[in-house]
Amino acid sequence: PTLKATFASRSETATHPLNAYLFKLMDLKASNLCLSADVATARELLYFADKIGPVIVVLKTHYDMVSGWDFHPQTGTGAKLASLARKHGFLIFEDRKFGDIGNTVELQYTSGAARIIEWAHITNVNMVPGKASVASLSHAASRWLQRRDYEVKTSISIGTPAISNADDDSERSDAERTDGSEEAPLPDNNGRKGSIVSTTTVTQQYEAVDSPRLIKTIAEGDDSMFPGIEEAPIERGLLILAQMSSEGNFMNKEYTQACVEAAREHKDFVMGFISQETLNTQPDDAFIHMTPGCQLPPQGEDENAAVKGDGKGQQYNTPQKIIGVAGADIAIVGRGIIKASDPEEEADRYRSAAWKAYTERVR
Ligand code: S5P
Repeated sequence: PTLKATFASRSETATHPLNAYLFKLMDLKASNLCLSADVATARELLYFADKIGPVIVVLKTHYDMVSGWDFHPQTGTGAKLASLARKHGFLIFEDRKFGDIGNTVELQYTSGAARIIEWAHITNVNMVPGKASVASLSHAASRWLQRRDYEVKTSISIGTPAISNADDDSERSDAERTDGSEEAPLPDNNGRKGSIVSTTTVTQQYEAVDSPRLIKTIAEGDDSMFPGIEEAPIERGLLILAQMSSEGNFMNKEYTQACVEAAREHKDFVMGFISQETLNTQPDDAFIHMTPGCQLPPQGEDENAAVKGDGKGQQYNTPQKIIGVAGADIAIVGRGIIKASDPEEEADRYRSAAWKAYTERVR
């Protein structure tokens, strides 16, 4: 039912606030391209986010393959990505593929060093353990939102606990310093303020970090590149991994159908699917579909010629096949762009091919 509908009209009828935002963004930027930034270092990740940001609508990350990821909630890699997302107008999608019992995925989503929920607008789930994993992630997201609302209402101050510890240190006389180093000591039982009590306070204060306000602060002074692009809504979204691009995967029709049912049961949290085709079949299905396994033939060759796999199970289709024929909405491209000799130019070639497939589809 959505094959002929324009992204602009789907923005109006979307049930999920992030879909409403994303469809509008796609229309505004004339882009239905997602960059899969599969790189080994945080430096490269931020580089690509900044360089390719203007032509994409979603940046997909695998934070667990990135070395040098800075976990600091206010100045770390997640916060920097969030600031670039606001500057260029794209959403961050952590391709975490959660796949465990409900209680575990909730904790993996909201806590740990990475705190995915703080910086990723979108994440995804591998629903093999059952529908409960979707319900649990949804529950975790609404609890997180409630806590944020509460924090905003009661305006809990963020504070900079680690830095205030450094200040304490600078107030000490040189004689009190044990090693003369400039480094702020980690809180411990020996320091003046470094008691167990202050460690707990540090944790609680980090707990209260309010990412959107933080994003605003970091991005202040950045002129939005695309007039009309507003800040993304604070709501979080989930994509269900309903079909895969890899050879011999075990996601059969029945499994895919169960994913669709789970999505319909959690419309306020599930934005759509990672799939190989559109899965909108009912009149009121309003899901978005993002499709990986996408490459173009080399420049100069027939744009619709078949592309070989990567020899490690990955299979590729062209944007025309994915968007034009299979009816997906966003093409996800990794190595096709990242490994190109000129990634910026190549990204625009992909944007243009995927956009052409879309405009021809809705014509
Ligand atoms: O079915 C899938 C689902 C995903 S999320 N097939 C995939 O390839 N992916 C991801 O898309 C994969 O983890 C990788 O990050 C990206 C494809 O990368 P490329 O270099 O092959 O374009």
